[in-house]
Amino acid sequence: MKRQNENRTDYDAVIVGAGFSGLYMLHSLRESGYSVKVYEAADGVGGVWYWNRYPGARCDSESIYYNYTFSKDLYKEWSWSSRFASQPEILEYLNFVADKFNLRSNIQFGTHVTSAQFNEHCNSWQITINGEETIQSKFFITGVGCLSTANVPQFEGIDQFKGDCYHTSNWPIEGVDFEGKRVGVIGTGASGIQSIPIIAKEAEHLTVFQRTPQYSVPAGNHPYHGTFNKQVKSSFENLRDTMRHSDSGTGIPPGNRSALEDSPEKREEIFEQAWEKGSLYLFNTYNDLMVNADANETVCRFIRNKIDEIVEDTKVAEMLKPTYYYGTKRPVLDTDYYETYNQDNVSLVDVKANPIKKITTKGIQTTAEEHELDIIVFATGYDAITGTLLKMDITGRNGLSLYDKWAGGSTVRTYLGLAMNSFPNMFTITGPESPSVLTNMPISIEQHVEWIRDFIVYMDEHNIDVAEAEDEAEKNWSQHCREIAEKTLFVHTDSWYNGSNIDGKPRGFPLYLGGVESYRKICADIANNVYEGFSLRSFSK
Ligand code: NA7
Repeated sequence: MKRQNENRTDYDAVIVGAGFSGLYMLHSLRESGYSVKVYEAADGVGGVWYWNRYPGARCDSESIYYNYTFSKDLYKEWSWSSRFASQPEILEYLNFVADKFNLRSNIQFGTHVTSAQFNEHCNSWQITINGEETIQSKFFITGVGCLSTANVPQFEGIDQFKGDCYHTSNWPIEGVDFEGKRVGVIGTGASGIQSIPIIAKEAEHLTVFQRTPQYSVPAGNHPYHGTFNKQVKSSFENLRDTMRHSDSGTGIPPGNRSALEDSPEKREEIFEQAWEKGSLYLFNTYNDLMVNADANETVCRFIRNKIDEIVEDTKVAEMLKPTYYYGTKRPVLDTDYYETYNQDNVSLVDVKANPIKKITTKGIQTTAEEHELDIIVFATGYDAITGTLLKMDITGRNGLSLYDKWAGGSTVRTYLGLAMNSFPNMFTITGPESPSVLTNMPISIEQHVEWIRDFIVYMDEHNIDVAEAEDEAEKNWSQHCREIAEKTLFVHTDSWYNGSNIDGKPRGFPLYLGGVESYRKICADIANNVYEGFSLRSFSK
């Protein structure tokens, strides 16, 4: 039987964030009898889905996969309206979850965790909120997401612009009216590619400032009908088990042979079918696309040919053709992205050839010319994976800050992406060096949450006060992650995966590429082996 708050802390666990991670962590721990508090900066639940309200914001995992699977009731009660849910619908879903499990009573909204410090005398965390109030908790758990700190490039003159500026990651709730406006969008990642076709429909003129062209594939979005929803719900257990034991966390089957085994004609046919199916089917056609440059080039050529077919102006088509290895930046799904460049009111500017020099009062000045604008949209992405954790003032044992431990990001090291040496009783849901963004997030989140909950229950049942990842275990895990990554093409491309999208950010590859199933097995084996790699300490008797 668990000991309820024997440490006389305010809570057994404090969780940061009320997105997919924080909500399920709260529910799991509370169901196990713990006292829990969630602090959330926004005024509502949702995490990244609370803030990402830009036009066209949509999930790139299929709806039937992108939800919780811990509750059959929940799965049966909720019905998605289309194959790729829009941001408002996902936000509605997370509100539905919060209501169904009565989660709001344990969440304090509008609250920033400004620092967290491990207190070695009482073996608990001291967590300061909004810079003023300090709370004590035995466990400190972050559910801050991997994409939650905006990257706002510090262009000279950024404050001088007389028009309006927006960042896709922090969009005004009331929306933005583009009607009759000259709009500039900087960035062609998923956020740019989703919003550009919608903005182009409204704006008088849209200028896209592109640094790196992206491979984008039609999502193939369509409404879900009642019969489909019924079928999916009736195969809930199958679907859940498939997702949980797959590499990607989805039900999309991975390729089972090399792209180079097929004749060019056969390959073309396979690629064409996958293109028609949409979603991530193209990415999953062959099993060596991410490890063999020649295999990868076959799919790159296929997409470049599609760009040629779709985009009427040959010069623009050339500018839109990427050269990096397909899939080594996060694959993007779109609705009419390349088609948008056939509109008369849309122009494309190559800011790799002619970089943005500054923002002027009237618009954007590249090294070639000035573009006059009424609105600038920054679709410039995030300081991903480590950014939000590094920004929080977290201090572990012996006064070691997380920032110093990771040397500002150049030596990111964790154990399983879940815990860190010198930071006892702290857990990071989908933290660096876990599968996280390379998988279907809700499935990876559930695996982390359930593993953390089981560990906490185990500690309780065995009178363990402190659990801390061992230095050696952490070193080995980091090395394992690096070794896997180095066998792939991922490490050869500049991307937010490796931090090269942010000026001055040290480059690394803080992700586990071994897939959901093998990661789940590793974590389970560690737990079965009495939490191997953790030092477990008792002080109470
Ligand atoms: P991304 O994918 O990081 O895209 C950001 C885009 O902004 C990308 O095209 C960048 O070019 C561009 N960028 C960033 N900084 C600059 C500067 N200084 N000048 C010009 N262009 C710049 O972020 P998103 O928000 O689109 O998507 C993030 C994830 O959210 C996405 O993968 C989904 O998982 C959901 P670059 O490629 O770095 O040259």
